[in-house]
Formats: sequence, C-alpha cells, structure tokens
Amino acid sequence: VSMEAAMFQAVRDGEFLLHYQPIVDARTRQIMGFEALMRWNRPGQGMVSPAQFIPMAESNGLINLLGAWAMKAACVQIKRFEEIAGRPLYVSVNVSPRQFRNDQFIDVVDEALALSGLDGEKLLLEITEGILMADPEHAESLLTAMTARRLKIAIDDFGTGYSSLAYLKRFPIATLKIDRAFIKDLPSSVKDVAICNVMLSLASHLNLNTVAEGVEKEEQMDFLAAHGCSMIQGFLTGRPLMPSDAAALLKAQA
Ligand code: G
Ligand code: G
Ligand code: MN
Ligand code: NA
Repeated sequence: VSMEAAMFQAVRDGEFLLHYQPIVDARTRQIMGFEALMRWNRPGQGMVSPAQFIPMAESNGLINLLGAWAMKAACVQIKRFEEIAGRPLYVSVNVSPRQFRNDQFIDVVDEALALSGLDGEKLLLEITEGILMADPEHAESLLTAMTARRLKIAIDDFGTGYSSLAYLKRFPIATLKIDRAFIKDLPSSVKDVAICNVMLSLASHLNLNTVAEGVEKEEQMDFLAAHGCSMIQGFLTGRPLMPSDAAALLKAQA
C-alpha cells in the first residue's frame, strides 16, 4: 500500500500518539508546560518521525483529521498532568498551514477545550511567521477569534522565515520560540550571541515570552538565563516523553 493509504488506515487504527517535551523555567528549571509532538507507531517499522509524515498529511489533507485528534488528546492529557503536578501547566500544540487555513479549525479548538475542560489560556498554538503572512487578513480574523477565547499564540522557529517584523506589531503574539539554529553554537559564536541578544531584547520590550529551542548544553542554558530568556526546551532539560514518563518526571519535581 502507498504511504497515503497506510496513513488513513493508521488514523483509524489509533497508531498515532503524542509525546510531550518539557518546557522549563530558564532559572528554576521547573516544568511550566509541554510541547505535544506527534509520533506514528507504525507496526513493523517502529516510530516514524513527523518530519516524514507531517508533510505528506499536509499535502493529502489528512493533517486536518490528525490535527483535530492531536488537539483534543493534548488538552485532555495536560489536565491529567495538572492533577498529577497539583499546579497549572500549559500545552503547546503545532498548527500547520493547512489547519490554519481550514474554516473548521476554531471549532476543533472549541471542542478540545469543552471536552477537556481546559482553560483557553493554557493552550499555546504554535504557528510559523510564514503562516501569518501567507494571508494576513485571514490571520487577523482567526487570531481575533483565538484571543477572544484567551488562547495564546507562539511564533515557532522564530527568525528563520522570510517575513519582516511587521507582523509582531499587527498580531497578538504571546511567545517567540527561538529556533535551535541560533542556539546550537551558543555561547562561542559571536554572531549567534548577537542575534540571540537582539531577539531577547526585542521580546522583552514587546512584553513577549521567549522559549529557546534545542538547548543541549549547560553553557547554552547559562547564557540564555543570564540574558533574560524566560523558558528553555531541549534535550538538556527533557526529551519528548511518552505520557507515563512525563507524569513520572512531574511527580519527581513535586
Ligand atoms: O518531534 P520532532 O522533532 O520529530 O518534530 C518534527 C516536526 O514535526 C516539528 O518541527 C513539528 O513542527 C512537527 N510536528 C510535530 N508534531 C506535530 C503536530 O502535532 N502537528 C503539526 N502540524 N506538526 C507537528
Ligand atoms: O519545529 P518545532 O520547533 O516544532 O520542532 C520541535 C522538534 O525539535 C521536535 O521534533 C523535537 O524532537 C526537536 N528537538 C527538541 N529538543 C531538541 C534538542 O535539544 N536538540 C535537537 N537537535 N532537536 C530537538
Ligand atoms: Mn513547535
Ligand atoms: Na522550532
């Protein structure tokens, strides 16, 4: 069978699952939330990376079905994590271009919030600069609907798109996720130090939260904490985990 046919069947058979990567406070290292990351547990082939199947789901349209499932599953799971931790946590969910364009997307979010009982302000939707600028009028109306529900918007892979900074003025953005391309060579790269400092300063002046992605080393963590980055996500502070492992980590921190 083709990959496409296999995917349709896999959704039906429940072969997709979510892993959760901790997002921690840069200073205290306390877990503040998790990014939900999709995995395909394909029988006989092990875990298939989203880098392989998301582009395909995006082109064949299955991303809408898959994304709706992920939104609900992530909201339900984070409520369980909150009960385990005994304190508020947030969940970050990736939204693809095709999901963002889909007229039913806001209904999917409403259903996920209703089903889970999660407060809208605990849900952070990750979109890229390109998604916003592809159709700014549509983005404006959708983001208005989102902020009415107190949902939060994060710019994923910040700094890697081709857009100007104009969208930061136009749209209600809560968080910048600094792409790991700028983190990788910290703190030895003079250029990356300069770029990160400017991004962190920009975020601070605009009152935006920052998440540094792909943090793997203590030196990177130290640099980021010292320069005002609010949160850290990376293998140093936690890999993407299956729910039971994420729950164990929360219990250990409590
Ligand atoms: O976890 P991993 O590094 O393999 O993820 C690779 C990419 O797949 C990420 O950059 C992320 O944007 C994308 N991705 C992971 N999970 C989801 C999801 O649930 N929905 C969408 N649209 N993209 C996802
Ligand atoms: O595009 P997005 O930011 O959603 O991508 C998240 C991806 O980054 C996930 O697939 C996750 O597995 C990966 N990732 C998370 N932390 C690290 C890290 O410290 N190093 C590397 N190389 N990848 C990471
Ligand atoms: Mn992301
Ligand atoms: Na990213």
